[in-house]
Amino acid sequence: MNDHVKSLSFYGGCPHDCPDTCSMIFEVADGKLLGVKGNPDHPMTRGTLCVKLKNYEERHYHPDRLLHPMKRVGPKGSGQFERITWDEALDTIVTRWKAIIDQYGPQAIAPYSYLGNQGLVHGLNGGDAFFNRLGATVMERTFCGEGSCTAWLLTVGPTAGLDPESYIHSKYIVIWACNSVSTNLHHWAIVKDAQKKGAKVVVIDSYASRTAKGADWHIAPKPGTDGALAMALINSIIEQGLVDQAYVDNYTVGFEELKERASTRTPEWAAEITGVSADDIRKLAYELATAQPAAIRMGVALERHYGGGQTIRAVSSLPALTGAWRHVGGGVTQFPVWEHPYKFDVICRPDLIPEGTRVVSNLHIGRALLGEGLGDGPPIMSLMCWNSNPVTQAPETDKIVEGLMREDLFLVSAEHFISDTASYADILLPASMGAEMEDMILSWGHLYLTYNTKCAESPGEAIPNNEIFRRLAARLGFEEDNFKWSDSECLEHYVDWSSPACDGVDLDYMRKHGFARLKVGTPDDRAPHRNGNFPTPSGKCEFKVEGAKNFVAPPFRQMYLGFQPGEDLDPLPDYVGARESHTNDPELAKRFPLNIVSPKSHAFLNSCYANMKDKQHVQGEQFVLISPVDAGVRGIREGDRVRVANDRGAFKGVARITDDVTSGIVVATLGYWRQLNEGTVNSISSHQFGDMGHSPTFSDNLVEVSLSN
Ligand SMILES: Nc1nc2c(c(=O)[nH]1)N[C@H]1C(S)=C(S)[C@@H](COP(=O)(O)OP(=O)(O)OC[C@H]3O[C@@H](n4cnc5c(=O)[nH]c(N)nc54)[C@H](O)[C@@H]3O)O[C@H]1N2
Ligand SMILES: Nc1nc2c(c(=O)[nH]1)N[C@H]1C(S)=C(S)[C@@H](COP(=O)(O)OP(=O)(O)OC[C@H]3O[C@@H](n4cnc5c(=O)[nH]c(N)nc54)[C@H](O)[C@@H]3O)O[C@H]1N2
Ligand code: SF4
Ligand SMILES: [Mo]
Repeated sequence: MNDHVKSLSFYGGCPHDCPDTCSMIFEVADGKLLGVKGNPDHPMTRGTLCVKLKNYEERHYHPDRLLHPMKRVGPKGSGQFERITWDEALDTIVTRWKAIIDQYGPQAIAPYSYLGNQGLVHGLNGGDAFFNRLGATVMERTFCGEGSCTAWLLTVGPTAGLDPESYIHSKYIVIWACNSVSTNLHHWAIVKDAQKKGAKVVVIDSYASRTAKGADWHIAPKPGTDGALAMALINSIIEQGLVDQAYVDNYTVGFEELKERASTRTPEWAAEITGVSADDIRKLAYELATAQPAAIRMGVALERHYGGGQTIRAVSSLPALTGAWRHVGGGVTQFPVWEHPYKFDVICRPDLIPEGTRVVSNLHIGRALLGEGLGDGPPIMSLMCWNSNPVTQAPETDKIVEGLMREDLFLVSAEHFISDTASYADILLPASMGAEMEDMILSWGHLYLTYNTKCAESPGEAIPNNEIFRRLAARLGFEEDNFKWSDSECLEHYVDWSSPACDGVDLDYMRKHGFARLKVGTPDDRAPHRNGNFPTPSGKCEFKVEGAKNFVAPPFRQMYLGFQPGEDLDPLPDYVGARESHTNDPELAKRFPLNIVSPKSHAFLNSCYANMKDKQHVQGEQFVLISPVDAGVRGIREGDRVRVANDRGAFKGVARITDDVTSGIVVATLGYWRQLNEGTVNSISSHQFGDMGHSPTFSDNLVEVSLSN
C-alpha cells in the first residue's frame, strides 16, 4: 500500500470460487485500487486473506490484463489479436449469431461459464437469463458439488447443516477429502482453535496433504474407496453398541434396512478395499460416536469418483446414527449455501428456456464441440465463454483443444487475461475485476451475506460481465426487465430480502456494513437437527430413501439441471467402487497401474493466478508426487522430468519422490496453464459422470508415469 496518497476504504467481497468468501477492505485513491486486506470485523475472515488474494491490486493492474476488445487476426490459437472498438465487437457477435440462428437455429449457440466470479450479478448465473432468452443450448454445469448436493438432499434435505463456525465447540473433528489449509483456510483456523482447546482432528485424505500434516491422525484410504470406509464405520458403530437409539427411533427413516445392509460391510471387508486397518476403522468408529460433539467436514473431493454420491449418503448418515446432531458443534457440513435466500428463478429465468431445448454437459464440452452427444440438434457453431477456463479445468483437454481449433467455430471469450481458452477466441472482451463492479458474493462455505462495493475504475475499456449481457440484449431487442436492471436493481431483485433469514437486513445495510449474518441461529447456539427437523419429505434423516426414482430437484440453479439421480438409485447408501481400478478394470490397470489425484494448488485458484510470477514462485512448477517404490521400478529420480499419460492424453511435470503418497497413487495439482506447461492434469481426466448429479470423476483415473526425454 502507498502511504503517501490519501486513500478511502470500501467493503469488498472476495469474488473467487472459495468456501471462505472473505469480507475485504479495499483501499482506493483516485479511482485506483491501492491495496486490500481482510475485514477484521468479519468472524470468519478475521482480518486475513490467503496467499492468492493478499496483493489483489497487482492482479487488477497486471501488465497482461485484457484492456480492450480484440479480434483474432492470425490462425486459431496463434495469439494474434488486434484491438477493435466495443461497437465493432458487439456488432460482429450479433451479426454472426443472427447468421448462425438463421442457418442452424439458436441451439447452435452455447454458453460456457462457471464460478470464476462468484457474484450474484456477474457470476455463475449472470448470463443464464440472456442465453435462455436467446434459446441457446443449455450448458449443464456440474463441475463441482452436484453429486454431493444430490446425495445431501436425498439424505438430510436442503439444510445448511453444521455451521463451520460451530466447530469451535466440537470435541472431535473429521475433515474428509478436504485440504482446508489450502482450500478453506479460515475454517482451518477455527479447527486449529478447537484443537488447542482439546479437540482431536482427524483428516481422511488419499495422501499426506498440508492439512493431513496438521492433523492428530491422518487416515489414508485409497482414492475412491471412502464409501467402503463409511459403510464399515456404520457397521462398527452398530456392532459396538454405540447407536443413539432414541435419536434413530425418533428422527430417522430406514435404520433396520441400513443395519442389514451394513452387516456384511465389516471393518475387515473395508480394510481389504481401502488399505486402512480394521483396528483403525473400529477405533475411528468408537471415537466418532463417543467423543461428542463430533463434527464432519466433507470436501468436494469426496464426490470425485464413480461412487462419490453413495459415499456422501453414507457419510451424511453418520451423525444421525450417533446422535451428534443433538449438540452445538456436532453434525456434518456440506455447503451452508442451502439456507441463503437467493432467488435463482429471477436470476436465471429458467421460464425463458424454450420447451425441448437440449442440454449439454460442461464436462463433455470437448466431445460436444466435435459433434458428439448432440442428439438430432445442430452442431455447436458458437460458444461464448466467461468466468471459466475449460481448457485447463474440464476433462479431455485434447478433445477441447481440437474442438476450439475448428475453423467454423465462432468463440467469444470475456476474460481478464488471455487464458488457455481465450487464446482460441475469435472475439475477446475485456471484463471488469473485483473492486470495479458492485455485487453480492454468493457463499457456499458460511452463513453470511457479503457485499462488494464498486470503488475503482476499470482499466482500459473493461466492463462488468452483466454490462456485456445488457449491451448484447439491447442489440438483440430483448425486452424483459432482467436485461434493463442496473447492477443495484439486480441485487434488489436477486435476494429475498423479505425472508426471515434477512430480518433487519437490506441492501442499504449491506452497503453500510459489508456483511451480515443470516438469522439462522448463532454459531454458539445452533443445533438445527437437535430434534430432527430435517427438510426431507419425511422430516427425518433418510438412511433409506422412499421413492428415490421420483426425486425431483428443488427449483434451483441451472447449475443443477443434472440433478436427477438416475432411474436405478439404490434406496440405501453403499460402497460403489471406482470405475478405473485394478478390481473393476484389470486390463486397463495393467497398462495404467497408477491412480492419479489432481487436487487444488495452494497458490492458484483453479487456473486463476497461475500466470502470475509471485504465485508461481510460491506454488513451484507442475510436480508429480510419487512414492519411492513406484519411482524406483520406473528408474525415476528426484527432480526428473516425467510424463504422465493414459489413452486420453498426457502432461509433463517434475517428479517429487515422497512418502507423502503410498505406492499406487500419484498426485499432481491443478491449474497450471497449458500455454506455460506441457499439457495439464486434465489431459488425462475422464469425461465420465459419477453416480449422482452428473458429477465429475477427477479422482477416478488411471495413468502410467515414465521418464520424459
Ligand atoms: N483435474 C481436476 N479438474 C478440476 C477440478 C479438480 O479438482 N481436478 N476441480 C473442478 C472444480 S471443483 C471446479 S469449481 C472447476 C473450476 O473451473 P473454472 O471455473 O473454469 O476455473 P478457473 O480456471 O478459475 O476459470 C475461471 C476463469 O474466469 C475468469 N474470470 C474470473 N472472474 C471473471 C469475471 O468477473 N469476468 C469474466 N469474464 N471472467 C472472469 C478467470 O480469469 C479464469 O480464466 O474446475 C474443475 N476441474
Ligand atoms: N488454494 C485453492 N483453494 C481453493 C481452490 C483452488 O483451486 N486453490 N478451489 C476452490 C474450489 S472450486 C473448490 S471446489 C474447493 C475444493 O476444495 P477441496 O474439497 O479441499 O478439494 P481438493 O483440494 O481438490 O481436494 C481435497 C483433498 O481431497 C483429497 N482427495 C481427492 N480424492 C480423494 C478421495 O477419493 N478420497 C479421499 N479421502 N481424499 C481424496 C486430495 O488429496 C486433497 O488433499 O477449493 C476451493 N479453494
Ligand atoms: S480465495 Fe478464499 S481464502 Fe482467499 S481471500 Fe478469497 S475467499 Fe478468502
Ligand atoms: Mo469447485
